[in-house]
Amino acid sequence: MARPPAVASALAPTADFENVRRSMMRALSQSKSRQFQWKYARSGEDDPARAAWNDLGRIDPGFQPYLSSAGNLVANRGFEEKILNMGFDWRYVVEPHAALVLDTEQFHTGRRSISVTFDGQAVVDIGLSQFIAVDANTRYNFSAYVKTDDIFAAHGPQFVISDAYTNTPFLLTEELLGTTTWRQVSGSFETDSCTELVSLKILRALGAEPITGRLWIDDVVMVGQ
Ligand SMILES: [Ca+2]
Repeated sequence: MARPPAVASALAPTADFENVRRSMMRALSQSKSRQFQWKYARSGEDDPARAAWNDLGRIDPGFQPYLSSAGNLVANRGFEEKILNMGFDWRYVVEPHAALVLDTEQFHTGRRSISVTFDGQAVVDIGLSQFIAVDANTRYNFSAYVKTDDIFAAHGPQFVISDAYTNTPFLLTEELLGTTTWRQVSGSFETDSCTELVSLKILRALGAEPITGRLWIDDVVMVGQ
């Protein structure tokens, strides 16, 4: 039985990708602040970050799954592509008590999902996130497919969508606990008059007690109404 590749080992940027990444980082470093960097991240070609991101799609058609569309704002929605850990793709940080792997044996569609295994310690943030550019005063639908295996905790992990600048939460989906086959969780939310960018994370309540078990995630979708 093949061992699922660790997320970190799935990183294999091409030379072209490296060139654009450097261009993107240079453009961002010339901006005055993080807020400035993301202020234009949603607006298209006038924005250095989004322009550099879209350039990746022009260089390599294989980058298309990382670009948002009207039908889905989430990049790499089904974890079929390498995790770039930057820009508008999934990002991750290593949380030693919530081991992330790309799983080629359990998936909802395609060939892979991402899974997290909790080892019994108190984990609040599993370390997986994505920035998503949005419009103000707009309603969005969110959904994802999940599978759980013996998740035992006082509070289960939830998808949390928040304003990326203020961390004001817009949506918390149901807590994921117990053992279930693949099923869809969903919710909707409305941005406020200043919202430009949201973050999607998988979190537990602050101060949550220890957690054990395993969670799989696939086919993450966010679309404006
Ligand atoms: Ca998939």
